[in-house]
Formats: sequence, structure tokens, C-alpha cells
Amino acid sequence: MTTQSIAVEKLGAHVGAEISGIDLARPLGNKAFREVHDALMNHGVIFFRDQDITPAQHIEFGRKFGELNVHPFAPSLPGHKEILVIRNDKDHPPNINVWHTDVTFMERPAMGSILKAERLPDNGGDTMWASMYAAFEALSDKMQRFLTDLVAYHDFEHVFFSARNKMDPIEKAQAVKKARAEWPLMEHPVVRTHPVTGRQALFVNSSFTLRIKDMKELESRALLQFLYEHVTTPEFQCRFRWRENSIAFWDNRCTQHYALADYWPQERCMHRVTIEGDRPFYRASVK
Ligand SMILES: O=C(O)CCC(=O)C(=O)O
Repeated sequence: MTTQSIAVEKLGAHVGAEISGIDLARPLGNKAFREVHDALMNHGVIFFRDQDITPAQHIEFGRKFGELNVHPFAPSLPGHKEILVIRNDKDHPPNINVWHTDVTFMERPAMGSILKAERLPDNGGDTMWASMYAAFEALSDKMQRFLTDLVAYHDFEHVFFSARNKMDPIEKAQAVKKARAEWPLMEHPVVRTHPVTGRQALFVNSSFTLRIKDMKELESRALLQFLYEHVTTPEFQCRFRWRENSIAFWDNRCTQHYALADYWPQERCMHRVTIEGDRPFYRASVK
């Protein structure tokens, strides 16, 4: 059991902190669990170094925080369906160099993800995170009020079945039809109240958000374009340089992330455990 208190060093002004004084290969005691959980709630994404953990230990760590999600479309590690593999090399160019929140096409998008570096390029391949609390709080009161009334549609198709997916077109159409039965267009509030902290976070992302409900197409496009640009403001961000056995654990309810593709065509391989979340909601803050 880990009993020692962890040390927390902030990385960005609004998001990110590096955690030390913990060995994730050992079972997490209640005190260590609470400290890690608090650090995650306070900083949005937390980083650990030199954690040479096995896939089973990675899964066990994730399970401490909730049920694990098995991704319906992405590849998993053989023998460990809970571990999603993100592997890029010269024949598989990276495609997640886009700001996003994970799996928002689901009714209950992930609460968080725990990503471990397995193989890294010689240089580059950093990941950036942005605080969606900071993004929301930086908007004018009028814009904040306007957004809290809105709902957006989220969808999987243009990410997982885009032109980059080289499936046979007929098979692709059948696969989309089958997936659509399980993953219909999903409605989520544009501003999400965090279920633990009670803070408000912007909750649209350029990967999965399709359009704003009850707005004209042009209005929706212009508003989303503005918000997608706004969330990339450098002041809301932190940037993490990976080393082998580094781990990032992010709160998917109040952050977005972006994986730099500057290392390609070198190889980079990451393992991700994803924790199930709850249904997003908006509740007005008590002032
Ligand atoms: O590979 C990375 O650094 C980030 C991975 C990512 O974008 C994701 O898991 O959604």
C-alpha cells in the first residue's frame, strides 16, 4: 500500500500538475486514492514519471476511479480489451492532432483517461491540454449566459468512418448503419457543470460536435468555429513532454487535448485506459 503523501507541482496556470511520491505498480490505498483524485479535480490533468507498470496494473489503477470503457471502434491490446492502443508509424500517420474531448458521441462520455507512453520518437510527440473551465470563464457574462441555454449534437461518424478509413465502401456503409443503431446522434449541453467541482466548463469539441441544436446551419457553424478557436488560446493550456513510462491522467469533463504529430514518420505508441463517465448536465451556478 502507498501511504506516503504525494507531492504536486503545477505545470500550467490553469491546467496540469506533475505528481511525485507515488508508485502506481503498488495497490493504491484510500489516502493515496483521495490525494490523486483531489489533484485531478484541482488540475484537470496530472502527470506521473517513471511508472513501469504492466497492462494489468494500468487497468487496476484505472478501475480505482470507475468502470472501464471498451472503445467500440479503436484497436485494443491483445488480451486486454480495456487498453486502447494508439500506435503511429510511417504507414499509420497520426490523426489526433486536433483539439478534442474523448468519446463525446456517447450518452455518458468518459470521466477520464489514463495514457501511458510505451514507445516514443527521438523528438517531439508532446501532448497539450486546455482547461475548459478557463475557456468558459474567459468569455463575457453575456456570451456565458447565451451559451448556457444551448445544446449541441455529437457524433462518431466523421471521426471513425471518414475518408481516411480505407474500408471497402459497401462494408463501411454497413458498419456505419450497425454502429448508428447503438450510437445515435447525441445531445449534450454546450456548457457542462462538473459533477464534482460544480464549476462550469465549455463542452463542444471539433472532433465530435456536429452542430448546435435549434440554430440555423450558418449560425451554428459560425458559433462553433468561434468556440473551437477560443479553446486553443495558449493561456488555457499546458504542454507535456513524454518520457518512457510517463503517464497522463486527464479529467475529460473539463479539458480538451491535442497530440502533436511533429514526430511522424517515426513510431510512437501509447496505451490508454478510459474510465466511464456520467451524463453531462448544466446547472446554473449559485452566485
Ligand atoms: O497520444 C496522445 O498524446 C493523446 C491521445 C489522445 O488524443 C486520446 O487518447 O484521445
